[in-house]
Amino acid sequence: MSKKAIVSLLVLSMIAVACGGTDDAAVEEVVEEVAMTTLEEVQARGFLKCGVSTGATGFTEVADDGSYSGFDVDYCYAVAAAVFGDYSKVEFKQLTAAERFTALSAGEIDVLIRNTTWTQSRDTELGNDFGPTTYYDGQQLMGRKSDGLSDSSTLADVDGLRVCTNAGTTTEKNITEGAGLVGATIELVTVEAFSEAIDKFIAGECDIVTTDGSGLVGRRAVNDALNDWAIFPASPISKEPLGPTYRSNDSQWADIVNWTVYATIIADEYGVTRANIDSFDYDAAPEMGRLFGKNDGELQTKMGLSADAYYNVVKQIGNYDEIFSRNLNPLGLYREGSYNDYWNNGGLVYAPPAR
Ligand SMILES: N[C@@H](CCC(=O)N[C@@H](CS)C(=O)NCC(=O)O)C(=O)O
Repeated sequence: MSKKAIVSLLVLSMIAVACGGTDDAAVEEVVEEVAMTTLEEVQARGFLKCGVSTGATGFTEVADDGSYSGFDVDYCYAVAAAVFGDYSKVEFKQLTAAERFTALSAGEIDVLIRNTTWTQSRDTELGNDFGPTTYYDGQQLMGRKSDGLSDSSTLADVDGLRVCTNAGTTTEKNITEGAGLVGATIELVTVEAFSEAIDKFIAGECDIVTTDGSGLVGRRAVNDALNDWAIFPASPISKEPLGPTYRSNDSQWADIVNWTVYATIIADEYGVTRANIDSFDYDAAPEMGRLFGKNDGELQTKMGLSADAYYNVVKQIGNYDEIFSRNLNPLGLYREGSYNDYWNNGGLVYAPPAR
């Protein structure tokens, strides 16, 4: 919850004395509590608190020196760059899937950017709102080729197998429902952090691990197991639109986070990158100029940010394609031919106009 700012108001109240008709002026001090907006709270604190995962290859990684990197981490940095003009003004809080929504509603974080799927129940019952999808994913399963599984295996092939995943996820619900629908009986083992599920899989305590496809591809890549671990079915068993999540009914903050994502997408539409951002011809592209505070008609100050807030995002973190390629291409995840390609190239990545 937002912290409260104590605001003292001096109220001059004229108290009429009933019989004497004498006017007695009394000064009353009324102490009112006015909630700070999320933006004010973040600005007053001096840094953003961003909820990320406990470890998801390519999305949230922590190096030995304690530094953070990844696709989700970069969007945390991007929001900090928008608010402060300095991407480094962010404190990361690692959260398991089961912890994440409680942490958000308790105000332990300002925004959650953690492989989080936008669902109806999370949107309604759990008091969240969702920003633009930054990664269109879908749930898949991973098993060993030495166990007879292959990239063309189906959900029915997991009949009788032990399936591991982490608790508090769409994953556990989808696999339970999906296996039931195809008549497969599974032994579902849920753990707190997904890394434990991978450890059990490696130790042979699970036959299958399941989560978002990107998570499986990432784990397979870092375990150098491309030749042994099969990911299936080819067509995922669910839709997992992943993106930033914030508390419900927080419109200004929602706008700030949403337009941070849109700015990275629009910059890429215009071919504005970290490298050419200062040599780009903004007069020839007024929309880009408005969004970066270079031309007349900028709207960032109306959102409580500086006019160059989104210039700072792209200058410091890059456009959508730079963020995607830098973090996910090394794992073998590419945009081309996927839902993460542009809308005008057959994908779903799209931003509303900046005007
Ligand atoms: N997208 C799903 C699954 C999220 C999830 O927990 N994914 C795993 C695999 S990528 C993860 O982030 N693990 C890291 C952790 O357990 O902290 C959801 O929102 O429920």
